[in-house]
Amino acid sequence: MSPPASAGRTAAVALPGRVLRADGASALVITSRGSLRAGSNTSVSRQAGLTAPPVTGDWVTLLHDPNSGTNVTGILPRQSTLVRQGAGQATGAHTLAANMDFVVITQALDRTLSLQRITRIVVRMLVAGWESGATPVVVLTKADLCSDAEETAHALAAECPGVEVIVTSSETGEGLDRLSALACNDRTLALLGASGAGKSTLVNALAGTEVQTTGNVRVGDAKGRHTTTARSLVLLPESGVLLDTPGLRSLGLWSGEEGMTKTFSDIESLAVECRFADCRHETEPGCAVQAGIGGGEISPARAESWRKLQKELAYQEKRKNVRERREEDRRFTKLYKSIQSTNKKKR
Ligand SMILES: Nc1nc2c(ncn2[C@@H]2O[C@H](COP(=O)(O)OP(=O)(O)O)[C@@H](O)[C@H]2O)c(=O)[nH]1
Ligand SMILES: [Mg+2]
Ligand SMILES: [Zn+2]
Repeated sequence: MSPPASAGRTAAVALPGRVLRADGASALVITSRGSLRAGSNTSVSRQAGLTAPPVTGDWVTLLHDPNSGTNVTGILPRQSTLVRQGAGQATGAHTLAANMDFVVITQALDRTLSLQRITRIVVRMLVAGWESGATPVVVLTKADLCSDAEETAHALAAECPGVEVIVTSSETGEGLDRLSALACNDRTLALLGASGAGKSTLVNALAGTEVQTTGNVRVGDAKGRHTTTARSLVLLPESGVLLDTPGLRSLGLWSGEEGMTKTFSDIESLAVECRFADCRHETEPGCAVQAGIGGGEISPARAESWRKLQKELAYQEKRKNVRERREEDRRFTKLYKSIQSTNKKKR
């Protein structure tokens, strides 16, 4: 409902839009009226029932009032959500992006990493990718700096059953058409990967212009600098939306049940056949996973990743429970105190 327009005043209108970038207090939202900066931590937002700020990729409703400004009034249900465990002191869930169709896992081929190492890095991101509700895709970048890119891709594809592995070079243009094809029908692709993997360069190559600043990799350790500082949506000229993310130093998994099942379906279906229900799949007799490794069906690197990630997620669950209990205690103490003070006033 719009308030009636009185003389000389323009009425406030409700607008749908998509968040290009969010910084907690406000969000840059693309709408039919262009990009608007909208408050998301304002009294207008709170009165509308907004309890948390939107994230990049969110579809939102705005109240656009030419007199009092633009505010986010609602967030539409998310189709997919990329969540990681907060880094450093912030141990809660940290939502990186929403509503992507594909999570593009980028890994550079310029460093001489063993297949085992690449597998370990990629598999962790695969769990997060599947867990998000989107479809993960692996992109091996900087093929121009690697003499056996195709072989590596082939070997890695065997380690990631059911996942498309694409080799690209932003230098020669190799493989970029396969990425553009994923972006057809205005699909959203979120780029995930370490700093220096070539994400922003890919965004620029696909956009055809310099929309993201890229960084020179430091000579010596081939580690990238964090040149992309905010997650932002980039609309491609033909079709599709890209979401560039700053390289994550670590991708702490927040949850992963669904992601683990999708990433390791072959191992998990073997594991139910182990003789002992609490098999750790190490040296137990009658372990179907070890038998799978011995028979060459399962690669040792993947089995190791699976075990490690399982342990990590179990630990994470425990921490979450402790956290929840603490929050409950805090709520109870608060409630108890408020009842006490009400009683005192009554007396
Ligand atoms: N040779 C080569 N260099 C690349 C390629 N893609 C990116 N780079 C370089 O790698 C460095 C890091 O790229 P950037 O896009 O900033 O990585 P990001 O941190 O993942 O966004 C930059 O110096 C790029 O020029 C590629 O396909 N080939
Ligand atoms: Mg970048
Ligand atoms: Zn077992």
